[in-house]
Amino acid sequence: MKNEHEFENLKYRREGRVAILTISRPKLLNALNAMVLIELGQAIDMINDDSEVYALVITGDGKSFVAGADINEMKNYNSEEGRVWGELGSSVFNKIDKMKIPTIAAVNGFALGGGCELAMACDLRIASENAKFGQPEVSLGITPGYSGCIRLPRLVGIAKAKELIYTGDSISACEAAKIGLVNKVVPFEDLMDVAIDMAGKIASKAQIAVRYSKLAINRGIETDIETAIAFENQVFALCFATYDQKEGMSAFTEKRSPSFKLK
Ligand code: CO8
Repeated sequence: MKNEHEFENLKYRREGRVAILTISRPKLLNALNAMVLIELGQAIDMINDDSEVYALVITGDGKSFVAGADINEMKNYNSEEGRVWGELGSSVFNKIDKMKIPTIAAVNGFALGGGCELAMACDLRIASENAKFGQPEVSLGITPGYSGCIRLPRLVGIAKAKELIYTGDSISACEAAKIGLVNKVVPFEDLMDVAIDMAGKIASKAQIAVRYSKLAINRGIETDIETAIAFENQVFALCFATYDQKEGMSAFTEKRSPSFKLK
């Protein structure tokens, strides 16, 4: 396992309970080649193992979030190589989707193809005003390959997802916010402060409750409503076995701020 300073294409830092991971291949607008994806998977494993981290912000270095998968690397692939490469990206993005801690994509510029798919693998998306979103794969002769066909319709609805994927059009951050792809749009210079503040706010809450909420939402969206409600009821009940529930409710009745302990 690499430590936080050994990545070639990523920068890693911590601000309190918040981890900040920056994809850093700025000359190629942070395009994802196999090395970036492998390092991203290693970084996620590292963060998953760090019990001090309560939330993760992912961003890009320079004027781009991620301008997609690396077209030079994949242009001569045969079908089997395409399958392996698609699986690599999808498995890393799935690992992000399944992190127990909440994740925020701070989208600072182009989020195209694999970049849009990376942003969608995060729980929340905050975009700077200059950001652009799109799935331009059909212009290159391929389908989205890192779960764009799966996550985009879940976020924006089937009709809008089909429009974006069939036309390959890019949309502005404001339009992305209108269709529900983005939570919030902010000036470029404020992006990281807003994302880190939101992550910090989440990190200040009762973490078992935050993590159970994430599980209940993610499971609930994938299953029938009866099963989903039963699952929510289970995690709700489990909260009453935690210190943080007693502390949160005692603090309310005693009119003081809670001091949560992740237990
Ligand atoms: N791959 C490789 N290189 C890239 C990529 C990319 N996706 N995007 C940008 N670059 C490179 C450019 O080639 C250029 O390199 P150089 O300086 O050596 O010529 C450098 O980055 C800077 O880019 P531009 O000069 O083009 O910058 P502009 O500001 O003029 O344009 C754009 C920015 C609009 C983002 C433009 O670069 C662009 O259209 N990039 C490609 C966007 C794209 O099509 N992305 C989707 C790729 S496919 C994908 O992501 C599929 C994911 C699933 C794959 C599954 C595999 C099996």
